[in-house]
Parts: sequence; structure tokens; C-alpha cells
Amino acid sequence: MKPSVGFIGLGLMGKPMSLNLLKAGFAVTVWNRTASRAEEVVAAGGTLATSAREVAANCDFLITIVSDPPALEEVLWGTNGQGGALSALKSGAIYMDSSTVSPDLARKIAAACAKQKVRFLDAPVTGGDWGARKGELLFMIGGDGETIKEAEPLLGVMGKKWFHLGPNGAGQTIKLAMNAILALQVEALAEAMALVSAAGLQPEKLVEVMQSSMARSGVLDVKSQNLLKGDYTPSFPLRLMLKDVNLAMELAKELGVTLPAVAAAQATYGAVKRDAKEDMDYSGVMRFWKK
Ligand code: NA7
Repeated sequence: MKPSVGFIGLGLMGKPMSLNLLKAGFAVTVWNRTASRAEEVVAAGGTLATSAREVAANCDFLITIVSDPPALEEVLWGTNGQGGALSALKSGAIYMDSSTVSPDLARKIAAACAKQKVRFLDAPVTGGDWGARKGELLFMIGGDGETIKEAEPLLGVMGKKWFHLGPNGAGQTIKLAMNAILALQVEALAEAMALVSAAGLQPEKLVEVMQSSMARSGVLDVKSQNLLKGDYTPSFPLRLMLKDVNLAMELAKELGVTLPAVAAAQATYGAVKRDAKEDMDYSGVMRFWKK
């Protein structure tokens, strides 16, 4: 028997993830703050609930993937006296959050879930919206191994690999560290391209050499094309990368670790975000030098 699935958050990532679950034969009930964004999922066989709470009350396995910590807190605990999803979860249910939030928030959710006999996994993802569409995400998971085993039929539909990294909070910690590196890699490439261009050379040449060298990386393969073309159509939006860099800096402060390079990236991404009129991919950091 497949568990009934509740899915909250049908953004760039959540929509394709929920569509893949439907395609694999799971019964999926969804809720999204902006109801119109649920149309495609409903057309594919999803059931639309009228609130996050209704989704949670009617599922064996809840998945959330929303923008940031305040969005997740609103979904789980509600606002203006309106109850959130968390207290509606059934005893024995599994709840997996795939948003990227702070490890502290993951642990707070885990504690609240434990009181209700709900098993919680913090399971942020990487792989971009294309990975979500193809069902090839990577899940970085904090929580209990037995619960992950039970989650595997769903993880295997949405992702190609998952890592059990430790207790609750561990998934978010690794995810923040990883995104700090991605932010730095793309920013470093943008800086180097600015240097090469200022010297009167073609930045394409730099990319060509990089791709044949030890410096080669998957993220640079993909993002160098955006930087060269000046096409910053959001795949992983800059606003979310900045959120993750901010969360990494908060975590570093809590732990007493100094991260000077990440602090520099925070300033650069922050400056681009302040000037941007539209939503753009984080490769839009190149605008700092274009300007
Ligand atoms: P998107 O495409 O910006 O989607 C964000 C989703 O979060 C979308 O469904 C939003 O609903 C929802 N959201 C945002 N704020 C709220 C509040 N306050 N209450 C309820 N729902 C909310 O992001 P991605 O899908 O790319 O990424 C999602 C997460 O994965 C994020 O943490 C990334 O860092 C990784 P809307 O449609 O705007 O009404």
C-alpha cells in the first residue's frame, strides 16, 4: 500500500516534485499559497486542499518545500490565530521538509513533531529545477535511519540519491555549507571573467581552459553559459541563494566560525539583489561587474 502524500509548496521545485509523485502512482493532496500555481498539478490528478492544515490532516507522508524559514513557520504554526499544518499531522505520520532553512528551525520542528509522535526528516535538496523535473535530485537528510528507509519509495521517485548525514539539523547544515561553496564558485568565475574582459580578452577562452583543467566543475559548466550570455532566467533564484548565504553566516556566528570569503559573497550577492528589479538566477551576480 502506497502512503497518501500531502505536498505543500508548488514553486519551481515543489511543482515538478509533486508531478513526479503523481506520475509514480501516489495519491497526492496539495496546497499552495497562490492557488493558481496548483492548476497543473490538479490537472495531473492531484487533489487541491483549501489549507495547509487540511493537507496535513489527511496524509500519511507530508512534504513541504517553501521559500525560507518565515514561510515554513507560517505554514507549520499558522498566523493570526489560524492553526498551521503541524498540529494537524496524524500520530505515526512521517513529515519531510525539503525547504532550505536553518538547522535550528529543523531541530525545533523535530521536537514539536516528537510530541505528536510524528517522525521528522530535514531533507533539503540540490539539483535545480531541471533535477526536480527529471526526478534526479539529491537529498541531504537529517533524522532517523529507519524513517529514511520508509521514505525511500518517495525519495526514489523525486531523487537519484540520498545521504543520511546525522540527526535532525544535519541535512540543513550540509546543505548550507554546500550552497556557500556554490555561491563562491559562481562569484569567483564572475570575478575572473571581469578580469579577463578588462584585459581585452574573451571570457569564453577562460571557460574553455577551465573546462579542460582541474578547476572544472559541474556548476561552472552550467553557470558559465549564463554568465557568458547574460541570461539570468531563474533556475536557482538569486534571492534564495542570498537567503542560504545569510543562513550559513548566521550558523557560522552561532558556532564561532569565521568565514571571510562567504562574508564577501554575501555582500556582493546582497548588492546585486538590492539593485535588481526582477527575479533572476544567482548567476546574475555577474551584474556586479557589468555595472
Ligand atoms: P519558489 O519557486 O520561490 O517557491 C517558493 C514556494 O514557497 C511557493 O510555493 C510559495 O508560494 C511558497 N511560499 C512562500 N512564502 C510562503 C508563505 N509565507 N506561506 C506559504 N507558502 C509560501 O522556490 P523554489 O521552489 O525554487 O525553492 C523552494 C525551497 O527549496 C527553498 O527553500 C530553496 O532554497 C530550496 P506562492 O506560490 O508564492 O504563493
